[in-house]
Amino acid sequence: MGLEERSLAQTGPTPERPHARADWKQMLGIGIVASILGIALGLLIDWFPVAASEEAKPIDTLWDVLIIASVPVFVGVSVIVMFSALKFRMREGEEDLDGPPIHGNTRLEVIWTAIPAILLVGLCTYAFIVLEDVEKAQANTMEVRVVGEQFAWTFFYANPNGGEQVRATELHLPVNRPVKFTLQAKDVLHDFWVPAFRMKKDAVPGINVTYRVTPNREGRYPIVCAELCGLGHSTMRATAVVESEAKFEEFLQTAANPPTPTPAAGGEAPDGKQLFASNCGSCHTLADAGTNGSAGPKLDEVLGGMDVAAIRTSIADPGAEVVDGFSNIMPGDYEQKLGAAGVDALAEYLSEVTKGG
Ligand code: HEC
Ligand SMILES: [Cu+2]
Repeated sequence: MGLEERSLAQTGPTPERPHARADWKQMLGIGIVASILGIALGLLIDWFPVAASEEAKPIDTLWDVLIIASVPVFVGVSVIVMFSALKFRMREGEEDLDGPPIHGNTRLEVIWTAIPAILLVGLCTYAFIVLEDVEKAQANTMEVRVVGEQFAWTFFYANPNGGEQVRATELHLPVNRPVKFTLQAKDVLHDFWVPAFRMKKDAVPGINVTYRVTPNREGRYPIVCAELCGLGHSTMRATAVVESEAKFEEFLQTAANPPTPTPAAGGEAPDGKQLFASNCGSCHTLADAGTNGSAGPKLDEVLGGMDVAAIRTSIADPGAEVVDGFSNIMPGDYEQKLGAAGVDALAEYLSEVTKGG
């Protein structure tokens, strides 16, 4: 830009600040080194839990590609901002000086529009292909219905002997067999997520939402509700058990023919302490069972002296009378889940062990 042009833009010739120009090659060098370090760090960090499904591999690769593509963008912007602030800052005595007046730079603008556009279209296409790939229907798919409610998951399987669906509170899956989940919600939004499988989707009341995975590694993996669904949201967890085909068949048969837990059937009475530890301890503190949940009242304190019948009502119908200072988040279906005998055993157990308080 010539001197004449410059004096057009201003009233008088303004001398240029001595520090208004900097070596862009130096900036580029810093940017490249910082990008390489950033990418190396991004790839080294172990972001995810162990991968237990076929779908995990392409998804984890997608993640790595996104790191490689986005770290240089972040680093580039940060380096230019910091470099400029450092190099072009005003020094003592430069208060009245100015940089070169520039109108614009068409070539630069074309470049900085084109590069992000190409990057975005490329990454979106790639992500779309991965999504299509992991959602593909496969032969020999098993169907599992997943029902979320405040604050528990229940799983339903086709009954191997015909008849009513088999119900379970632990998700069992045979290894290497594709499974299609149908998600349902009884009350509010929930979100069915097994981090080890990498897939997650919302369960929405009134809608059947589906997704597919093929578990490929035996083991036990946490199931998490990933949609804030109420006060007990953090307790809405379950376990996914990936096991051999034979073990899975065994599980399904047992679940299809549960041993009736009533003393009338000749079996032993259910163990209240055990029932409490596995169903209630996540929300209630009870010294005798060694639990320390805090979403519900501390039962040692509130139950001392209460009779069995009243406790039984609190368990079977928790919404009937809600304890002061707590909201009504306790599940209302324990009678169905544990059987009348299970609730009896719990009430007797609780009345007994809180007598001292
Ligand atoms: C999701 C958390 C949660 C779970 C799981 C849960 N509760 Fe509760 N429970 C609560 C809350 C909150 C209250 C207080 C509000 C109310 O009374 O409904 C409560 C109240 C109670 C009360 C009444 C206390 C009183 O002072 O009247 C009893 C008894 C009780 N629970 C027993 C159980 C038993 C037994 C189980 C397991 C079968 C269980 N709870 C599972 C959250 C839970
Ligand atoms: Cu939930």
